[in-house]
Amino acid sequence: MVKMPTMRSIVILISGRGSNMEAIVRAAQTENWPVSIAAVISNRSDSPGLDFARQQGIATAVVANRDYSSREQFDEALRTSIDGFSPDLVVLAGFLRILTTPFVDHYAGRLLNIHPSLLPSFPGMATHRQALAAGVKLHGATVHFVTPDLDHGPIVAQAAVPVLDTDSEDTLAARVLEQEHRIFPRAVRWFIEGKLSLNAGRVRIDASAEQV
Ligand code: NHR
Ligand code: GAR
Repeated sequence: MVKMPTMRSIVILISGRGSNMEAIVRAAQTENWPVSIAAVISNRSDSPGLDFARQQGIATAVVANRDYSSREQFDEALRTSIDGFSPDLVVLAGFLRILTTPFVDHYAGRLLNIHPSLLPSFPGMATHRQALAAGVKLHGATVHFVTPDLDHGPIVAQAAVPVLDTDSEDTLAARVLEQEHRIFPRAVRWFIEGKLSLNAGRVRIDASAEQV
């Protein structure tokens, strides 16, 4: 008898371009992950990433933060939208709204983010500008579980890139983005295959997980 892997489902949250979302969707297709991308949800109706998702036949939704008068109300609406798809995993892929503690706690251990720096350096926004201003020689990207403490959740995977004397924010961002597209799909795949979990605040990666 052939043992079929358990099908998992993912909801991906975006705010803009959606290239990390696209990298995950394409990796899931190419590598035949036992996964359904249940929905792509944006907090902005004009996110270019929504067009890609629609072209792929993926369900999309918009929960616009502008339509809500408080973060609590926005997060409640977002949570209702997400839970309508009953995902096993929720992925923040360039999602630009800080999430309230009740929201984060609801998805504890099944909420992943990609952040464009080597955390704990440069949390928050404009990470490439921060890296150039600090004069670091190495920069990069981090996949982490999301906790209420912004950009401080347990680290799952990182990749480093050199910072060159000639770099602008744009050239540095492009070099980091290449790495994001490599490590984020790997980490999501680990989770889908049951090889990645969070236990009492500690990241566990199965020894059989292929390296990033
Ligand atoms: N929420 C919590 N509670 N914890 C984290 O670790 C989170 C989070 C929400 C988003 C992604 C994060 C990143 O990768 C993320 C991690 C947005 C901001 C921000 O300042 C900061 C960090 C991240 C995402 N957002 C502004 C806000 O007021 C809005 C900025 C904008 O719209 O351009 O929400 O860096
Ligand atoms: C990515 O570089 C992501 O790491 C970053 O925004 C970009 C989104 O690109 N996230 C943040 O800066 C969060 N503060 P994408 O929409 O093409 O994936």
